[in-house]
Amino acid sequence: MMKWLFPLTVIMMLLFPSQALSHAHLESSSPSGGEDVEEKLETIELVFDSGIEEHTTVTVFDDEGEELEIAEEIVDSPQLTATLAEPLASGDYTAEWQALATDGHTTDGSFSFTVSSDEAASSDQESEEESRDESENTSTVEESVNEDIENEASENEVSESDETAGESDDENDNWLLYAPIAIVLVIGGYFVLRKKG
Ligand SMILES: [Cu+2]
Repeated sequence: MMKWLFPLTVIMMLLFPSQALSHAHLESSSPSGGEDVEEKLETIELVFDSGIEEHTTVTVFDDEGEELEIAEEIVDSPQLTATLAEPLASGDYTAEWQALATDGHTTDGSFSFTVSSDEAASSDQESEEESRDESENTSTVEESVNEDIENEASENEVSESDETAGESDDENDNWLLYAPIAIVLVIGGYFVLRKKG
């Protein structure tokens, strides 16, 4: 009996490679390990390299080891999506996952990421809005604030024109592709016309 076990295992592995190697390991995640997230973050997505069951779970800790409340975990094999009760504040976090693979084996692992968001950016926007409100009230501050706003506006214009420049670059690339064909057609047409003439 035992002497059949090894060849049988090899045959099974060749026939059903995914089943034979179906412990679930983390294939990718969002945020990924080491990622610095600069946007509002309240969902963590984990994609595993094999099918996972409902018991697959992820826990998020802040840099003081405090566990963050997760409002919802959805297993859509091979993906697990965890939605936090509140968006993460700026800081360092560790996500610890435990996966139950469809073959019944559990695996676990963790990855760390940083949030440097959002909180800072949004409070900047708020203070800008506040200073604009103030400028309506106090005339002495008004001019300098208006200058600031104009500067910001021109910066925005520059960045917008940069974007449009980037878009038109693509169009230029297309044009460059067609240019040799157009030149060949024009030169060819010239010679054809000259022969006829
Ligand atoms: Cu397994």
